[in-house]
Amino acid sequence: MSKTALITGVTGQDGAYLAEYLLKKGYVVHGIKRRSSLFNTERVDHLYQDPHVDKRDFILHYGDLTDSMNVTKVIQECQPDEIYNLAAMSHVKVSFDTPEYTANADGIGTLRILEAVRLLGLTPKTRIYQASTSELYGLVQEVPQTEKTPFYPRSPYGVAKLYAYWITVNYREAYGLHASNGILFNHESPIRGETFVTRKISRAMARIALGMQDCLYMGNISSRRDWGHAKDYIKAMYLILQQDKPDDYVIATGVTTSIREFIQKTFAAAGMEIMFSGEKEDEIGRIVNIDEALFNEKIGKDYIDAIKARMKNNPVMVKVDRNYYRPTEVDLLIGDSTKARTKLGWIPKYDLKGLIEDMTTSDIHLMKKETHIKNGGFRTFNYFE
Ligand code: NAP
Ligand code: G4F
Repeated sequence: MSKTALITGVTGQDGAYLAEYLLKKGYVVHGIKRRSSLFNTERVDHLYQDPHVDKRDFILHYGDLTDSMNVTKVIQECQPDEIYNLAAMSHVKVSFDTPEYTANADGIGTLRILEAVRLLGLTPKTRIYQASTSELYGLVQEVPQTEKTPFYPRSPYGVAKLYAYWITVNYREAYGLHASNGILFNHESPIRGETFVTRKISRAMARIALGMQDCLYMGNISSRRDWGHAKDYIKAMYLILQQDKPDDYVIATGVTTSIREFIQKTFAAAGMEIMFSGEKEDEIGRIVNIDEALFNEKIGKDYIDAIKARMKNNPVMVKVDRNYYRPTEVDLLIGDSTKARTKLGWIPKYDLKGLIEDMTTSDIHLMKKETHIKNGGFRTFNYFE
């Protein structure tokens, strides 16, 4: 008998990788997608199955975590063995603009799932994974952060996720639900949302190298993050739900890097050396050297003369725009995942170099496609969020 999983947030980065992973393991996968005025399933379109075929193992339901009746109905319909609650308004900066919605979807949304499982009598059957986050540590009280480090969230997103974390623990202790938190540190990939910092940088590097964008505007580039690859992190989610006992786990690489260094490493992956000077809002990043062989290999010979001219005439490629600053910042994240590594046997395959290689290769390919479309006389768009 194949197991049944329900993934909320299946159209997001982690949801898409997890759905693919579970399908390969023979699961029947149900996912909740939101109604949108445009198609919003690009990340899972390769998994799509025509609803008219007899036997499907990937089934999408319309839904929203802010709608209790919908959440309960979907869970009742699919009677899942495992629920992965990945749905969330996941952008920290945007949570300052939409704090009430964020609390509703990210905080109370988790309660809706736990309560539905309980009221439907599914407690003995259904295991629940809650997508908790290193944003809980916020103003960090300890370095590195472990499962025992006290929380101090610094955004409406972090505070909403704090409620979700504790309500998951509470339902486990009060009602015996198999409910676990994965406290995941930042994880990225070629399908990361375009407005998160790593993807914004990876896309901008490809666009600047191909002459499609002039400058990369950034917020606070001094903060530090512990970045892993989403493909490794969804495996940890799966492992957490395979344990006999529910528990909470930190998932992290144990390496921390500043945004500034991430920019330098990303441009260096295509042969461009960036040097920073100035302070705070006056800080700039200039291109100071080009590894021609690497640039030609990654970007192409057709673009080398333009980038050399750029280095001579207009070398500033990175500037700071205070509009990207957050009212309160999380300055440093670095996780200690010893518990996950020993108890779950979780070992990530990607390091930061591998992650950057994967992301830049994909974005260079994507932007070259855009260039061809533009050269063919069609319109392409600029998104600078
Ligand atoms: P993501 O790419 O932003 O995906 C979020 C998903 O949630 C999308 O499918 C989105 O749907 C859906 N969603 C948003 N609001 C919803 C609502 N009210 N009802 C139903 N679905 C809703 O995020 P991700 O990077 O895959 O992260 C997955 C989860 O892990 C999130 O809960 C996030 O907060 C958490 N997390 C992420 C990281 C990380 O570094 N990636 C680290 C720690 C924790 P649309 O596609 O329609 O927008
Ligand atoms: O990529 P970010 O937007 O990710 P952030 O805020 O760390 O949140 C992500 O990771 C969390 C796990 O710790 C998740 F829970 C959450 O859902 C999300 O996936 O920003 C990273 C850092 C911040 O310090 C930000 O201030 O980059 C800094 N930054 C500087 N310039 C920028 C920019 N961030 C964005 N998005 N855009 C900028 O231009």
